[in-house]
Amino acid sequence: MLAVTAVVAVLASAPSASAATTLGASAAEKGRYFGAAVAANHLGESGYASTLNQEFNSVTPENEMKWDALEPSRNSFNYGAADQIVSHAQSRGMKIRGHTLVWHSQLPGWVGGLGAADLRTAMNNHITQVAGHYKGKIHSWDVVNEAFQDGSSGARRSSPFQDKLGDGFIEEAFRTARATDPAAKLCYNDYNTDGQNAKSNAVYAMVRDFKARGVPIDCVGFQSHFNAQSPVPGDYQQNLQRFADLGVDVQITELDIEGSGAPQADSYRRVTQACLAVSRCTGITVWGVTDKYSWRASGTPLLFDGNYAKKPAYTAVLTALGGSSGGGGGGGGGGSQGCTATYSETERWGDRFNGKVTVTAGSSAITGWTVGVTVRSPQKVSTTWNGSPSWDTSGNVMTMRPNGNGTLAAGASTSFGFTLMANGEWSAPTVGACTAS
Ligand code: 9MR
Repeated sequence: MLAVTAVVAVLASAPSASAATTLGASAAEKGRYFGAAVAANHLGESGYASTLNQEFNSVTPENEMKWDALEPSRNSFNYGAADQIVSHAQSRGMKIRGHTLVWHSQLPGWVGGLGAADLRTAMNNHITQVAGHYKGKIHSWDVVNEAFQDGSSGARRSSPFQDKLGDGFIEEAFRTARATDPAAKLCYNDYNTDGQNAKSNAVYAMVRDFKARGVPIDCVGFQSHFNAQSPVPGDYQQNLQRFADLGVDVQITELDIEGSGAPQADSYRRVTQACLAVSRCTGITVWGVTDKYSWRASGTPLLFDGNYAKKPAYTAVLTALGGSSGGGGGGGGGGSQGCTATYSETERWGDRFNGKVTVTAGSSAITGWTVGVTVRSPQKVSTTWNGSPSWDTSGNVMTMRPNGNGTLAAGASTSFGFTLMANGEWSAPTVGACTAS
């Protein structure tokens, strides 16, 4: 039987050691997810969508689930852009982090104008409506975001909720969220809480109190926005661990690290290793797919550059997750029988496009090869050439073998092609690892 990995990179090397070749698949092998913040208005860009679809298995709407986006005027809800992200993710089996129900920022003006009783009603209504709309679809909700001050006070941040409802607004929000969507993990999420400091100590004390009193909290999100002024703290892992020891999951929710090259890659490696070292660290989300759309694009803080090329930071994360970007041919020792499969789109028309997969033998000759191509429903393959296809029952997974003699000398290449009817879905198919024989 042929193994077609669920999520694989465009360039995948075969050999016997079957290291995963994408962030999502390698994190999954470690029992974790690897996500990205996404913006609905970029989903139509093919490089953006194909990078997201190939590499990530979780999404966080970057702005589309914030209060100003969802309920700009009282009790009038706009779910369009957020729903677009949710359906994109759901149709590909990605998890969805909901961000965020109660936050002082991106809060429409009408909320701040309410008196205390009315504000409490509005807050609970917002949670009930939004968490209700997405009930059963959200892996984790950031129920309350950034409720503590920076600096040494450990105090709560001033906001309409804090100022009018007092400290109790946080637990009230969690209780309302639990009652609305009992299956979602409920998180408190903040920044500058990544190492031990006055702010993280204050959050820690709140979580400990919630656990002691049975307030429903399941997870703490560590945003992890780093740069030269705010580097990865030396006690990052210990800090994650002390929260985990309170009986909550920890998640890295908005990771980005300004910089480039090896220093940036080293910081990303440390963060990834820290998560893997904490058993209750259930996943990592980076705050965007590509540097060019980052909220701080000039700091080039992400894993893919503006052309969707993988940066050294990408390789560092993938390697730390136990994955391999392959490509070297061979591997596995001894006979070094391998091949690689590389996808490219060669032509596009109004309703369809052509894909080409180049199969290249590794450092030894091979006598045959097999490559799985998974198309994205509702795409349909209308024709193929230079190969002999077979199909699984879903009709989405095509297994291609040589058409006749499959012999390739060491380092030699051949290719096969196909036409895909897009049916509205223009992202690249997933090309699995090449298996040599
Ligand atoms: O990345 C988001 C950016 O597009 C928005 O303009 C900004 C507005 O406040 O929010 C950014 O995301 C923030 C997140 O929601 C909460 N933590 C800090 C993030 C970066 O500012």
